Amino acid sequence: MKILILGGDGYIGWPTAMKLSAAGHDVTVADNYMRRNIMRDTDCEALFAVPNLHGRAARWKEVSGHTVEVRVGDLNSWDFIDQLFADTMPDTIIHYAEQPSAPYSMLDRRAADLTLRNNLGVTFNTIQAMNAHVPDAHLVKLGTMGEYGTPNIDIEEGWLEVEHKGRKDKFLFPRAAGSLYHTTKVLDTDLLWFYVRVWGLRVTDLMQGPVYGLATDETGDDDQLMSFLNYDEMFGTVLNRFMVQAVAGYPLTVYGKGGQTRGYLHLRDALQCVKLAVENPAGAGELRVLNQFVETFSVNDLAGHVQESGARLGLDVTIKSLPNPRKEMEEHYYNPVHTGLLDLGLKPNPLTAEVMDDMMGLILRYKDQIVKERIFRGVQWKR
Ligand code: USQ
Repeated sequence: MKILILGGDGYIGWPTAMKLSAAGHDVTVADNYMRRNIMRDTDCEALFAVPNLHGRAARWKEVSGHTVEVRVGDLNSWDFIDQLFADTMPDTIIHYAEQPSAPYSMLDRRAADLTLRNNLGVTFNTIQAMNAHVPDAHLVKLGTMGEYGTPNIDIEEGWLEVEHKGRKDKFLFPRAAGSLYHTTKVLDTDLLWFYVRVWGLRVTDLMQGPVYGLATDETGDDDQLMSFLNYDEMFGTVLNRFMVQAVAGYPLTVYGKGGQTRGYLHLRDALQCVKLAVENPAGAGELRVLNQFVETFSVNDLAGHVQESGARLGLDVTIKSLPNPRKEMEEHYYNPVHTGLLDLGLKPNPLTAEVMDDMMGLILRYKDQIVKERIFRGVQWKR
């Protein structure tokens, strides 16, 4: 397939490019380095530096023989995206090109404005570019489990059958996002659902939980092929943060009671899921929603895993509960369905002791590069 990855420089974007090109697909990545720019501007640089997209593609070609085409530009600009689609005419578009940080979206008015305009604008431009050039292509859009929030009923896979006054219908499962970032993903879904209904677009919405880990089949041990390992409050997801904190001797930053439960997955499994969605496309006029995670954990569970791994590796890991800077439920029911990707063939890699110790081992190599000041700044959700 000809595959266009929007946001191909990101934590999941670049590993996806390698995975799909290794599988024989013809891959182009597009990115405007927004994440790198925000990382630099907010002093949230990753644990180690990685090459830019041209350097990544050159390195990948050298070790694998596969080519990834690189296009640098802003997908929020119609001229750029229009030309990109005209040049590549993709069969599949993977859309990761969003500001992905919940805390950043809550930082101040400017950050909120950037998040809203970028995320909605790129989704809208992508829909318009598909319509103009490749109306039958399949769009695989990265959504988030956080769109659903934490309702007191089971979370279904995208849709809910409702019986009301003796009549039945199917609706998108109610959304109740917990940050402006998560809310932009809800708005994306509504925009996509509208154009699926009126134009018959072919769309898969992947409702992904927080991802952890760094090494994939394609990276091997080569840190020049690896993704960003963020441990800062903006871009670091919680398990990656906790592992770096453990290595740095910094008490694990559990927010509030630590009962916040989410669906987690390793980066390897995120790639498996995206590949399965790409190679088994949604039908025309279908908005297929897949809940993308492998296991649920509370924040306390994750802190426990890191503490145990630390003990095995000779680290003294302590935990410190901090007043929660976010507005979220700290004890709640959480039982989301996640059978769609398993039915497509997902082979989950659970968070075993071996997986934990491997990830901690990788981080230990960069112990001296950890900047403790980056770990916590307490971006508040409250006004
Ligand atoms: N948390 C802590 N301590 C920390 C950091 C986080 O207790 O130092 C807690 C948070 O309060 C939250 C949970 O851990 O309850 C997960 O936080 P996170 O920062 O790992 O995840 P989140 O902000 O929700 O966002 C991440 C990605 C985002 C993706 C989302 C999936 O950054 O792009 O969409 O995970 S989900 O959480 O399912 O919405």
